[in-house]
Amino acid sequence: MLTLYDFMGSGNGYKVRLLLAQLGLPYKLIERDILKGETRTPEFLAKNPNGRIPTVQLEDGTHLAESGAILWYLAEGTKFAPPDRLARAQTLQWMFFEQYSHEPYIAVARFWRHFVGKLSPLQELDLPERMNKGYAALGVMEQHLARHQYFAGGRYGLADIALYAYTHVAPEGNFDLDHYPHVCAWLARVAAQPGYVSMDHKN
Ligand SMILES: N[C@@H](CCC(=O)N[C@@H](CS)C(=O)NCC(=O)O)C(=O)O
Repeated sequence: MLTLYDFMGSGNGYKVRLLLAQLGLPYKLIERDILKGETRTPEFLAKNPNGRIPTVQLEDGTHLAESGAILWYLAEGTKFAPPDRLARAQTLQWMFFEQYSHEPYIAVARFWRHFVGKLSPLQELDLPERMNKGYAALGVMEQHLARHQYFAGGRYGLADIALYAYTHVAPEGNFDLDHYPHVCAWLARVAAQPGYVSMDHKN
């Protein structure tokens, strides 16, 4: 059985937990508290030298890190990864967008506000720019969703899972989604998918 090392508050981890639930795959969950540095111990660094969850251990003992890579590994050959060449590339396009233009702003602002609480002077200085860039990412999503129900391949899939994870908790980072009606409608469509589980759901 697959083992998932995770932190329940993590959107990156939630992407994997959501897909595993929707695939109906059993797995063993091992929680690591990132607020206590539990992914920076020698024991954990031997699994993932980058010291981050989500990290999975496959049945043969191999470790795999990075939410996007884990999603792709799990979804290969299922309806969540499109078979068509262009749709696969568009899925990756949105997954790379999430990692470069969305997560570093929306997830980090949320982490600081929701988990850290008292920010350092440097974080205080950095926060307005993170918020601006987070809103820019939401704007890009809003534009796409005004014309499409889902992000790639004309149906719900990996790109939606990757983007949903931190978008649905963006208000915990003080992002106001009221001006993004198409994003809000898409969030509701994702939450209505078969096998959907919420972020705090444990298998
Ligand atoms: N690009 C990675 C990011 C993973 C990541 O940033 N994980 C955070 C939690 S969301 C973490 O483990 N932080 C603990 C640390 O850096 O010590 C992914 O998509 O999986």
